[in-house]
Amino acid sequence: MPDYDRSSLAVRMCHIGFGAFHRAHQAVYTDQLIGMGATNWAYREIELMGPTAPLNALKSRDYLYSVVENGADNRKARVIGSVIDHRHMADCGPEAIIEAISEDPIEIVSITVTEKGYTLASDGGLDVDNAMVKADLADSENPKTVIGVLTAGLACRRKAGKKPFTILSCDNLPSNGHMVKRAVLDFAAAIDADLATWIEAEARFPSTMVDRIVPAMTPESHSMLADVLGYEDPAGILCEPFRQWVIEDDFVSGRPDWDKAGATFTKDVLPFENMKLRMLNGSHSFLAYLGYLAGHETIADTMGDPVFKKAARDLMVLEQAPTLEAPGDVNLEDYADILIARYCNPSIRHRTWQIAMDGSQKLPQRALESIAHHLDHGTPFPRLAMLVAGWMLYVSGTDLNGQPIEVSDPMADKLKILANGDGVEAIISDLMQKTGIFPQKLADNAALKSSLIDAYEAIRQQGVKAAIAALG
Ligand code: NAI
Ligand code: CS2
Repeated sequence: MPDYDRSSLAVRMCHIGFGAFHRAHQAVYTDQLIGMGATNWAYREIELMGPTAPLNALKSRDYLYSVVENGADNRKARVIGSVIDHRHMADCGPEAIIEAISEDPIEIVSITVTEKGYTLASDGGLDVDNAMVKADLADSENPKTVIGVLTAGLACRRKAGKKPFTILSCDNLPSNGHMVKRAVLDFAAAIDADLATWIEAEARFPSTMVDRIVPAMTPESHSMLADVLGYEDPAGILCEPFRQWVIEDDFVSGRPDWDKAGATFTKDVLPFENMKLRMLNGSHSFLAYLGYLAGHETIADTMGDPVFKKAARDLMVLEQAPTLEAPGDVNLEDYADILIARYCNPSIRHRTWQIAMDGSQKLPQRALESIAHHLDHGTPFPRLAMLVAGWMLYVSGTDLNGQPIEVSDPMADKLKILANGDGVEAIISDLMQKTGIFPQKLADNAALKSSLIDAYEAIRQQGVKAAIAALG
């Protein structure tokens, strides 16, 4: 049990997206801080989708759940006490959700809702063609989307003559604060121009870099958890020991001193975000698509093959690091070595299939921005090309042995049609030009197209491993 008195905790923060990551990251930092007596701010969890039973079951357990940190050769378990309330859209409807995030004591609404939860168009603004966004714009007092709910919450605060709450994005998007701000402002401008002006002037959307490898729980990891704890914990999480949180220090009115629990407050998060998104997430996607196609189930399994291990480090050091401005005193080669060690942790079973999800939302920040850098500088990028070609093969829905792949992506249907087009050249041109994933400058780039054709053909003709090994 937490070794602190939970009766003094107050709901001062709402968090949208009670997924695996939030449970093992922001909630853990906050729990540690409460344990130190450094805050009494606690979370009200908000779910806008999915089943209601898990959060209702958690309520019956007083919102307590465990996080087990599994190192390569050590293990630590902790019961987390920083969650004390929840609301689920399906239980209470939009009005109660809006009230829950906008009531007076709430200072921060944080979010981990996956990249697609931001409902962004390829130009970075709100995707007004998205059916759910359209529905929310037509009935903005009963929103269902994250952006609609946040905007309605801010509108309530303005109507009540109060200050806004801070919106704290904790998803893997570059400049995630700016992204959510732009989407909220687009939404507000479409329903009430004065509201947009007020939000722009008064609200704050700090960006963050978030890091901890937290795989989705499986029956296997639940039973491992039960072995460690001695009881079943349906909301429990198994994750790696490493964690990092770099936060832009720009809040409307106060925040917990998360730095006392190991987070970093800074003025400029972007160098940290870019480093993490390109070195970690970029190499993760490389290992996910190519590892999956090579028949590997997890990242650790894929790293067990020296060809993949070397290629992942080479991708980081030779093709991602040169595109980055290293933050502070970080040495990017050391950073790469730490990532390689984290990926090799045998007690973390992070499925390649999980990381391969939602590639349409991930490729730009993980690979395409770096490719643009190399094209501008005339430098080679064979591993980034291999990553993108691996994705192109993966989204076809059939692996190299003719077995079906269950592709999970909001654009899966369209990607499948294009990736099964007539001939390699058509497939690659169409995926570059007809998906909106590639910025126009890249979509029209002949050198990129030819690198992708080479990588795609190499994988198909030689097999994934030989094609990667041939890169040296
Ligand atoms: P998860 O699948 O366990 O949880 C996803 C959460 O997002 C759920 O609460 C779900 O209801 C909500 N959600 C999904 N789509 C939504 C939508 N359209 N509207 C509203 N809510 C939506 O995933 P997990 O592991 O919690 O990861 C979530 C995000 O956290 C990732 O996409 C990433 O951006 C970030 N993250 C995850 C890490 C990890 O290792 N799991 C590490 C670093 C960041
Ligand atoms: C992964 C990330 O699922 C994915 O796309 O690359 O969730 C990764 O595990 C985290 O960003 C690590 O912090």
